[in-house]
Amino acid sequence: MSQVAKDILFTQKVGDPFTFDADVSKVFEDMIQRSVPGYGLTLQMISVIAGLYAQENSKLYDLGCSLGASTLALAHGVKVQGCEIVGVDNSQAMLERCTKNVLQSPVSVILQQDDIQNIKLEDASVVVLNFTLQFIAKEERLVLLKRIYAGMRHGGVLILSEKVSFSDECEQENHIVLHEAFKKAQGYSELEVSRKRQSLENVLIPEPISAHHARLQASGFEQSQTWFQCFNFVSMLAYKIEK
Ligand code: GEK
Repeated sequence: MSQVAKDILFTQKVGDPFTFDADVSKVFEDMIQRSVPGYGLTLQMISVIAGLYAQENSKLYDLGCSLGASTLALAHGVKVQGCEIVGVDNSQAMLERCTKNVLQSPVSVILQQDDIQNIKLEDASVVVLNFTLQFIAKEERLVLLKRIYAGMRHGGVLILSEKVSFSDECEQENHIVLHEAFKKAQGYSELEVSRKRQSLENVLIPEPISAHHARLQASGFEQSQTWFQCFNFVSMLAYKIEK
């Protein structure tokens, strides 16, 4: 990837709802690393999981691929022949940068600028939603997950990473305090943290872990489990089991 530019967007910005525009795309690599505890670990484990579950001559989908970090994680994990990775994002600014980044991929990558709700998935052995479902309207999540399940091969997996909420008020508040302390330890000021929180309101919509597992089951996934949690950031694995 190109040299990492520091995210200082919220030292100046006020008021606007968060969008994945050109300004965000320039600093995104730094932003996500300093904002999402465990992000690096999710990338490492996406490689490990792809190594286990990518099937020969199948497709791997990275939905909301941003700059291609999770796409490259998939590519580096694949151990079988004939795979193709499809990266999808609806932000043109993100995909322009992603196009350059995936040139290093050891596995063939096709990038598609589209809403992940519009795309047709087929023959997928591994699907990644690494912190993307949280940006889809709640009432549209089930339809999307059903389409993902329908486009997957038996024996395939979905990796679903999300910022989550907690139904217990104290637990919710404790996790917010911990997450904001993490961000301050990463060099963000109190003002940057609160401006970003405001701009993500009604844009990033977290749900409880139990709601995610219930929806995965309702979408057809026979099994799901949480494999990672750090504060209010979680990653789950959902299985479309062998017939
Ligand atoms: C990573 N997975 O580095 N259709 C297509 N793309 C979308 C949509 C949509 N409806 N909504 C949001 N996006 C990446 C990180 S970031 C996570 C994913 C974050 C895209 C959006 O443009 C952005 O690039 C990405 O989803 C979410 O592992 O910013 O917290």
